[in-house]
Amino acid sequence: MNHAFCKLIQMDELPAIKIKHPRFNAILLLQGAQLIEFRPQQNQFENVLWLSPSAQYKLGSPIRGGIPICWPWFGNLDKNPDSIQDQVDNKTSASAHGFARSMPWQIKHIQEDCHFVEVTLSLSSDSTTKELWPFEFELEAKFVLSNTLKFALVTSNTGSLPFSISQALHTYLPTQDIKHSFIHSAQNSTYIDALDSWKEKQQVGKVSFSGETDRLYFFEDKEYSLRLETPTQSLLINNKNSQSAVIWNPWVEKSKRLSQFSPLDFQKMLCIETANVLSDAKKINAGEQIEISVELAIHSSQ
Ligand code: TA6
Repeated sequence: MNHAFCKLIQMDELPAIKIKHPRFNAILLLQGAQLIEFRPQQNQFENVLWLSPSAQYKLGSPIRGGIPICWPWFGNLDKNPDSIQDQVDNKTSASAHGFARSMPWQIKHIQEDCHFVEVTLSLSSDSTTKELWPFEFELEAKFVLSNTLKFALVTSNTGSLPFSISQALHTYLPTQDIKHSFIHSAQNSTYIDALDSWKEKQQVGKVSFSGETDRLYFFEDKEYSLRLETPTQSLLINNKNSQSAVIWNPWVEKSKRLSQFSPLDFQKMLCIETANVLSDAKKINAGEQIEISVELAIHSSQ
């Protein structure tokens, strides 16, 4: 790899692109096009993303942290609309959050200059993916890294049949203390509570955390921003072509059932996931493409 700021490294079983740029450092795994570290100078080169201290880098196994890509379905298949469930022949072996995050992606394009680095990885349908999901597609994960992190996932339907997807950019974020962390700008939104029989509820005020939290929020606009306030930082999460977001913290009991996760990790992380889920799932006709994107920008840090 002959680039000024990017080099190919190996993390246990997984190849990755390590980027050392004057404005930031980053690590992007080729498996799942999973960004696991983004360390901007503005954040004293600390990771803006949460990455499990017990992360394992094994072929075919998702890594706990960074921004896993949930595609071509979010969550458990049986919690998706029928239009998505009916596309999968072997439902019982369908992995949670789809298969894109466990597959080897290819480097499609790298562009770098003194202001930013742009990396595009791609995943195209083949005999392996068609066993899991019988459609022709090309996925592109486009990262534009500078003082901010911009990440767009583009789905192209390269076949002759329409297909439907649900998806999420499953962003893990750090906090000094989950009990003093709040998410603003979701007030008055409707959400589905996955921990209370998937009942529909209304968000009153800012989102706070005092127990396991697993909620699917819905917004009127296709562009919306959320602000995460932690004891040491304020982070803007700007979303496009998404009218839903998943907010998750496993708390004590679920933490015991999670891989690559220690019992007290829940105190130092949360997920804010830019999504197209449930009523915001997407149908893509032959020859068409859709894009979902997120930008993370530090608003202020103490
Ligand atoms: O996004 C929230 C969620 O669906 C939780 O229910 C939990 O399962 C989490 O994703 C992590 O899923 P994973 O398969 O990565 O362990």
